[in-house]
Amino acid sequence: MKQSFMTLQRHIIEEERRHPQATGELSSLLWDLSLATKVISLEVNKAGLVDILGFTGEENIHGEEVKKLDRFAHEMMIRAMDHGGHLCVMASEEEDNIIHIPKNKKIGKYVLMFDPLDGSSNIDANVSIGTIFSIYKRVTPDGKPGTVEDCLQPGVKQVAAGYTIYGSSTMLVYTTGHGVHGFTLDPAFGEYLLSHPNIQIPKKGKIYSINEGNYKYWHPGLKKYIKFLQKDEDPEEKPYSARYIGSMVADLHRNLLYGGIFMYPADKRHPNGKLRLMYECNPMAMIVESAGGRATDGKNRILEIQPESIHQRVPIFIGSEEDVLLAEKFLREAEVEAV
Ligand code: P6P
Repeated sequence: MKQSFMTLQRHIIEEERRHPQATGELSSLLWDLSLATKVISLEVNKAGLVDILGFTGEENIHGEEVKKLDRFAHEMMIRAMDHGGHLCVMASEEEDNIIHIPKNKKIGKYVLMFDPLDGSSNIDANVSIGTIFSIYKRVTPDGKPGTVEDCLQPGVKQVAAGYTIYGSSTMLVYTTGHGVHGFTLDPAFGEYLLSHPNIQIPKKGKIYSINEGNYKYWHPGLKKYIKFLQKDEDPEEKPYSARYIGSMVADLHRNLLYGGIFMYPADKRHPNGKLRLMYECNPMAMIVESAGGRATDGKNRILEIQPESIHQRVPIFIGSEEDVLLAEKFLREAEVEAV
């Protein structure tokens, strides 16, 4: 049955109508954001054709080589978002400090944090990559420039979160806390059309996503959990499938639709995991929880972690509720055994 011809713009407005007190600011913020992702999509999709690949020779604060497309996406997000009058401050994976709104522009009541191009190490291999965004209401007085305090709020305070995945097609997935909705970009006329209304993640999946190259650094409970999924002890049982792209947006998007668990745990080399709380784990946790899934650091709910710094890392176990709960159980039992 053909779905109604619902554009992202109409959907955002209809979502806004669910909140009588809404002023429309969040709607136009989301709309501006969608425009930025369309431009990024254009560049990502032609990256192989123009000399935009390769390293800029600069490094970001994490010591990672910054590819031109990362920089482009970062700058495009700022250019698209810094003058709409909806934001008081921004933060980006590509910028050490918070990003202020230009002095001559209206200061708004929202905070935007984003990873402009997650999975960027895959750019040259034409693997799906994505933009992740997280939106809060400011906590400091209106009218003045936003501060780090406005940024360092726990994930439960997010008013909206989402991602765009630049893959075989460009999709934007977002939530304002009332369901998770996916839109596919029709390049013919540059509109995001509703293609995945009210996404629900299966309660249990058959896919696990983790970098098994780190096996020797893992927590003993995690080693046992992965062996359990591989049905090492039960020759009759069908094992889970291992699927790992190495691009969080791509791995999580697949598991959101098909079910399964994505893990980037703490290990001997990454005491706090690798992924960033504010602009990777929190937005993805809001999406997955709104779709009926679960997201923890192996014990505590991601969305309840009180942030201490904008770029802090956290371990993450995220996806189908039953799978995440079982992983936590293996970790907990190993802790007990270790005592
Ligand atoms: P590893 C990409 O660089 C990224 O930040 C995430 O998108 C991805 O899930 C993770 O790192 C992959 O890390 O150590 O497995 O290569």
